[in-house]
Amino acid sequence: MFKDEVIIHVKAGDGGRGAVSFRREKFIPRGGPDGGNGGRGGHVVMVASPHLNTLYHFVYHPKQVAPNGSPGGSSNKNGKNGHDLILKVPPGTIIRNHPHGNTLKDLQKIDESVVIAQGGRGGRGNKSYATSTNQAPRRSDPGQPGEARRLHLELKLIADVGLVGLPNAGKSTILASLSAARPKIAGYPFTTLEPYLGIVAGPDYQTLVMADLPGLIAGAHQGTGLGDKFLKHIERTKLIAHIIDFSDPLPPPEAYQIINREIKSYSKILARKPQVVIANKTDLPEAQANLRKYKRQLPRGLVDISALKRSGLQKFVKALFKKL
Ligand SMILES: Nc1nc2c(ncn2[C@@H]2O[C@H](COP(=O)(O)OP(=O)(O)OP(=O)(O)O)[C@@H](O)[C@H]2O)c(=O)[nH]1
Ligand SMILES: [Mg+2]
Repeated sequence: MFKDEVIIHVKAGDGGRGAVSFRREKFIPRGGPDGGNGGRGGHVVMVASPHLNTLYHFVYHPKQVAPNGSPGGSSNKNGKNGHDLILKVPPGTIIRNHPHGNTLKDLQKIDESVVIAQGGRGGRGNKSYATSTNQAPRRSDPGQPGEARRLHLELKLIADVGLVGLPNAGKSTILASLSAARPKIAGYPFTTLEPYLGIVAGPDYQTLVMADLPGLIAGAHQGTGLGDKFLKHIERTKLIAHIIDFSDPLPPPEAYQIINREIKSYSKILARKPQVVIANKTDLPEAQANLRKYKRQLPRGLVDISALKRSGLQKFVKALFKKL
């Protein structure tokens, strides 16, 4: 399951209470204060994990609480710090304060982390209040409360290339042929209901991350079909691979326009992203005919492939690395 927006509640641990205690031993009268300090509460830490690409795991665990620090003890024993609570999120997660909306952190790089709620400091024990004029203090402090926050997490996937096109164009077939990702492939529209990521190998041991997105149709920006809610996942890609089914009765230049109109209605920034345009399904005779008929009406550098027969894929991958 895929989820790219959640609201969660995090609470860091409270600090432990400081102790009030006096040393009591035979032959040592008035042994003096020996109450230790309380331990610090656990922080809540968020870290970008390379193994995740959804926020779905928070749906059933929207409340995340780090453990408290332990209280101080006698004989100068300080309380233990609470363990930090480590929350894994996919790279590309934007952490915002809810409901104010100010961004606290945008975790983009793998293993990047941030302390999102500070654990409370432990309280001082009476030992630490001893002075030359007050050698037997009975004062100790409670721990500070840990920080609590409501957070709005939003995922905008980090990929180099986003596959965009009408439903059934063959986007998932392309990702499956080029990477180890196994998105569902079928001959009906809207097979892909959520984004998939795959790693594509290129020349000289280079790799790129490719995102397969649900198909777009005319009116997607007004919510038709699955709408354009997945287009945010190409906001951070460097490149759009625009996939056209050349065997379709819909003339390829029209398919091309429909998608570009949707991209433009979504955002001007997306409209300016460089595209590599792909003619797919060229193993079929209809596609060959359309290629001859319409090639000139499409941008130069059109790459013709058959994702199913795996032909032209090297050329396609080369074109991607060249543009990147
Ligand atoms: N003949 C032929 N069929 C293809 C080719 N590429 C994909 N197909 C077929 O086209 C159909 C749709 O392929 P998908 O990869 O699921 O298409 P998609 O663009 O991911 O579709 P959505 O997820 O619905 O947007 C499947 O039946 C594929 O087998 C190709 O190069 N040649
Ligand atoms: Mg698909």
